[in-house]
Amino acid sequence: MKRCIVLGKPNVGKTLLVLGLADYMKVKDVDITFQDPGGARYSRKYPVDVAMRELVGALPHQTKCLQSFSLEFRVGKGKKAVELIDTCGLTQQIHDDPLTRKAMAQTLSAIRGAEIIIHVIDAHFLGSVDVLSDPTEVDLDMQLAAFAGPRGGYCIVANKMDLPGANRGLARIRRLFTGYKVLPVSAATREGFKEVKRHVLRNL
Ligand SMILES: Nc1nc2c(ncn2[C@@H]2O[C@H](COP(=O)(O)OP(=O)(O)OP(=O)(O)O)[C@@H](O)[C@H]2O)c(=O)[nH]1
Ligand SMILES: [Mg+2]
Repeated sequence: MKRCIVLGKPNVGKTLLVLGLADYMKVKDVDITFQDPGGARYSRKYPVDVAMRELVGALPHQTKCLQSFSLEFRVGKGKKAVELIDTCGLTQQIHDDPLTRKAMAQTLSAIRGAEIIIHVIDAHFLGSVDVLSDPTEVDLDMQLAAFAGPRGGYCIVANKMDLPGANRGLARIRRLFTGYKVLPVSAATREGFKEVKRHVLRNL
């Protein structure tokens, strides 16, 4: 089964994107495998709305390990499944908590095994900060694009397009990440999900 990894900074909407995609594709339950950076693995089946309530959160580092589930796509007359992998958010600074550091290392190692890479950037946030006077705000995303972009199956999702200032953020993303595929999305309203689905399907 091909793997699609979803990565980016903390709190950009990675978990809501993967679960929202399952909901958009009319999946009722998701069987999520949690892969602890320490090596433990366990699974839990959730109705999608319960998974959203429990796994999406406003505080950074809500997701602390690889969380994956499979999603089926109709291809011609048949079906193909993809493993969607949600990850621990990445930060520029070395994090205080050793478990979070391990989880970030786990995110980075998982990039290699993925055929499809969705890099999520918060367009609302990027529209509200002065990137020119503080370029560190985009340093990590630039490094991620340079590392993951050439691998193929890569795209940037400019998320939170439903929020004020996101259009300015999207324009900045397009300017800073010239040459990469950028999809404007709202994981909250499902705007742009058709294009995200198409991106996954194209690379299956
Ligand atoms: N308005 C709006 N809020 C969003 C959107 N996507 C995510 N959020 C909110 O942003 C917060 C973070 O969402 P998550 O999906 O948990 O973000 P994450 O990237 O998985 O965060 P970590 O796991 O902590 O790295 C939550 O409060 C979400 O409800 C969006 O498109 N629009
Ligand atoms: Mg998360």
